[in-house]
Amino acid sequence: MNDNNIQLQHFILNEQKRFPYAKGDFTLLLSDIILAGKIISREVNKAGLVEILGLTGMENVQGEQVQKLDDFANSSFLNILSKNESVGGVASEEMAEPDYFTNHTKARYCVLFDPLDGSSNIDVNVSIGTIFSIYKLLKEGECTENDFLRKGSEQVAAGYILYGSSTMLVFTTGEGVHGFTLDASLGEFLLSHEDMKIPEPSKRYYSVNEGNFKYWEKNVQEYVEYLKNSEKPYSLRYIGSLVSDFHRNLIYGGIFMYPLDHKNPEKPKGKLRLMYEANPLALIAKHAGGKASNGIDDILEIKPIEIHQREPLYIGTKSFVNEAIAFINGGKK
Ligand code: P6P
Repeated sequence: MNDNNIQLQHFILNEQKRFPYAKGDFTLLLSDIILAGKIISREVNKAGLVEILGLTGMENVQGEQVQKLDDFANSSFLNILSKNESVGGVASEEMAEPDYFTNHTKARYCVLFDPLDGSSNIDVNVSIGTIFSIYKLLKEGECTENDFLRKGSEQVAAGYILYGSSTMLVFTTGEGVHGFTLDASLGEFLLSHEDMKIPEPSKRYYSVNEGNFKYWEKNVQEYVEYLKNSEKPYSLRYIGSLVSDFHRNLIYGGIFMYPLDHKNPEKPKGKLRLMYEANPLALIAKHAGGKASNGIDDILEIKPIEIHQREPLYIGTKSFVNEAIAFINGGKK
């Protein structure tokens, strides 16, 4: 724990020079995201006590059953960000189309988020998380779909809030990756992990759902077999909650992957969403010294075609990701 115990807003204001976008409105935007995180954290932590578990009976745009907490998390973000004049629009995993705040004529940002990723784990008390991604609007005061269809390298900030044994906010604005832990007694996020880096050498962890093995392409199957049979064996760690699996990667190192699979033979695809899962985590990985790829291209350089598009994801320790790319593309060991 960092002994400065700096509160988040002070950290950003003190470090103004390191946060090129941290004009007042950016700091306020981050504060609003944090407020939503605090509200969601409170509900997640008491989900086991009140009738908020279980399903709403509705489906989201992904065709997935929407858990009540998902719905609550999405509404929390919408309610807060729709009142922030610097936000021109938001896109969410839980919404088929973006919400445009056309009355925000001085808006400078748009926000994409997965309000509660891993929500299928809510009922079994496994850590879940919010993932967010912030872009500057192409034209101040105007937010259109083009503002959302941007390469991940254009993000001005990205982060996640992990609702685990403690609630942690991890984010980057391109100036390092910083972790803040919620002190519930103060209701404040305090700096606990300044300038986080994926350790090199990293723990030899690989993180993948091997239950999908038969649906993977041959090169991917051979790559995972290589990891399992390599001289210095890797250990498998898989929680099934992206933010938790990624956070372990950030702290210990390793590679997380969700390969392209042929479960739907007509439409082989990745499961994870580019714009509000892969891109924000890829920006964090990059600024923590790691890397993220879809197996061929750098995740951050993919030009999106649609907001909910999916991509295979290989993310974590740079040398491990580079090895995976080489292996999968024929450069076997
Ligand atoms: P599988 C959770 O539903 C999620 O979107 C991510 O949080 C997680 O990494 C992935 O799906 C797990 O998918 O197919 O292994 O259950």
